[in-house]
Amino acid sequence: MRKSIGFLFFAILLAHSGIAEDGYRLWLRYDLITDAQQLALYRQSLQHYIIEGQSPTLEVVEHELKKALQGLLGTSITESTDLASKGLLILGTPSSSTIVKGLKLEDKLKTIGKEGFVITSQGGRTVIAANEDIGVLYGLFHFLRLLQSHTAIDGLSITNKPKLNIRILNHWDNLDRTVERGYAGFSIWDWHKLPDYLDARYLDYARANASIGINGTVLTNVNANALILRPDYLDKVAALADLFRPYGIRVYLTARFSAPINLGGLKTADPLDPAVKDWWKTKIDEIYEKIPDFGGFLVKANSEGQPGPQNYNRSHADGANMLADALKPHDGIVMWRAFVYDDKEPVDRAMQANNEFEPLDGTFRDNVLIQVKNGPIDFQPREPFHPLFGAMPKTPLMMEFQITQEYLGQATHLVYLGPMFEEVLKADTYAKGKGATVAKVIEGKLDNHQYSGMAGVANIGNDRNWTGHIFGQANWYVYGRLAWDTELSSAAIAEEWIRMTFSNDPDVIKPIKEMMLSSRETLVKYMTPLGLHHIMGAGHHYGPGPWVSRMSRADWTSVYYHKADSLGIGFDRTASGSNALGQYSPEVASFYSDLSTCPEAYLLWFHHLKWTYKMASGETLWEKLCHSYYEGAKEAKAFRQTWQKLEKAIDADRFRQVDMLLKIQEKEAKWWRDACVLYFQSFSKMPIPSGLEKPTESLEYFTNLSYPYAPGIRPRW
Ligand code: GCW
Repeated sequence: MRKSIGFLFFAILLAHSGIAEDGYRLWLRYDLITDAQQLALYRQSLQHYIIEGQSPTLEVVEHELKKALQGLLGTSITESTDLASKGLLILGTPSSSTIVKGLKLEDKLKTIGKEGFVITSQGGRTVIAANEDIGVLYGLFHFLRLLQSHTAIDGLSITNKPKLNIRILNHWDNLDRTVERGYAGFSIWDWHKLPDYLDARYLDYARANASIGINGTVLTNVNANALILRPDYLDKVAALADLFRPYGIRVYLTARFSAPINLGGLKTADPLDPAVKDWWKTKIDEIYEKIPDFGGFLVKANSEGQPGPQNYNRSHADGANMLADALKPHDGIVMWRAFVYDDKEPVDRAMQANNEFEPLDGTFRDNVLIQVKNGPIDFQPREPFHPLFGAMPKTPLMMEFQITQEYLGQATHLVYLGPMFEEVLKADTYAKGKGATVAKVIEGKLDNHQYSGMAGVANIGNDRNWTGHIFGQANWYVYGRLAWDTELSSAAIAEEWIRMTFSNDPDVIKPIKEMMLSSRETLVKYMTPLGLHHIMGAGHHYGPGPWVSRMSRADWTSVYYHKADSLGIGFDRTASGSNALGQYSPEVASFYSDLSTCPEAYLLWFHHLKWTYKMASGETLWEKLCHSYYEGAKEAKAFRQTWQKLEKAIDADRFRQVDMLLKIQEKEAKWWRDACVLYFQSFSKMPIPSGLEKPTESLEYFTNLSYPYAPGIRPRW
């Protein structure tokens, strides 16, 4: 006890001494490079810089370059006009810099579009060039990543451009500063003090996003509040848009479909009503008066009670197209969410989005993207890819990933999401034969769409470390890096992040990387093994709740999904059940419906099997289920042991933060294990396999736990 108080005092002292390592600096720490040899080489190569031309973005480039090199090299790189200068770094575009123009990089530049960059280094001269200033900024951050990772910078020849043109964060932030499914404090948007008070954090937010290529942000919750469209709020939004513009970040808002009623006083929000069309057109023109490069709207309509066109017997296309027509003259887009389901429908919830949207393929305007969650239910620890990917060839579909860990341990569990994102992106839809991966669908390559995109539901709040858990930063980071390049490996990205955030020491990188790369499977094992899903606590989704059976709608319960009974467990989505598999390509459907090919990780997502079903290992399904839960809890416990071995290598403040959270994760993994094993045992009536410690609490104890104030719950308005 005394030790922990001493530590706390030390941490507070550090915080006040201004050298607090509280995680605020994210991956942009720029601490002095510790490898003396590497440092000497970098200092030699980076003594002078030339940036010709003037623009807000080039000012950002110059500021970031000087800040980074002052920190990393401990020397200040000086501006030069002399091409013969030693250790010269040249940054610019052919239109802003005669020097860059003179370098004759056209053959490379013509391949990289507006946001790409070229980096070359030869004989002590390095060039970071692009077609537009923002490409120079993206190139600089890429270059700085090399320095932060102690990578050699001589002989570089890099040509790089993003695979998606919309790379965006979705903030489920409310105007009262609560964050729906947010676990990192309150919203960073201080609406009450905007537009005149500009928190320094806004610029650090822009820097962090630009450093990973994110070029858009939706500031408000998809359970939208029309008030954001009121003129005084639009002035607040414009102030943020002005700050973000030099960093290449466009601002978008969520549009509450009933805003013509809530804000405009109209009697209807029918998208075909002329007065409604007119209201939106006027509103949108007003927005562009204040924010000339406003990105457009994200819309959640006729989903979970949100208003939408179906309230007026109109289709999703009628609603989306009305908004798209008003945005089109301004080069704005509509991102219309396909997260729709309704318990009045007897059909399997996993099938309802395809049933509603497939018939609309080809009926949306070309500036409408349909935003589709990675899986057909709801951001579960593991889901098969959403069957809409590959099923709407005439419509640009964009990915919606959840960075905030609503169903993956919220902000107290270390779970690196990169492997999950990668698993989805690499999944083969067989939409046009083999190789039609989800990544290719969202890149628009299969069907030549102009727009392509990815959205990530942000895990950002006003906690000092931005994401509640230091390792939550890695999920923001990996999301951005995969949105820039869907083919990157989540393992390589994890190593990048570790080097920039913690250390370039191989003895530190290795254990942290192994822990990160295994963490998602570990969580799946202690929460929802073998394809189980949606068995969390009701409402707040905190902790286990496989027993949840009484909710306002069946598809919000847990029993709807696991369907455990005395014979077995699982959801039959084959032809003999809901036939959700029928919505996938035949190759995919047969792969999952055939028990000899269906991966055990998806077994209970697609099949209802007897407790005595023989697994590949020879165990019964019941034994495998128990072993999975116990392995997961054991692995979570081992995370803390791994971390504690690193105490000498990590600064005390961040070490303590993570150590305390790993202690919570260890306890909560055991909680999930014991509650779920005891609950499912009440059906199987089979013994917990020998050698496994028995739960110390009863099932009744677990079912009586309640957490009315668990964080992130949606506001009751
Ligand atoms: O996962 C569910 C969340 C809701 C969220 C909804 C959605 C914003 O529990 O909080 O609402 O998804 O994606 O719209």
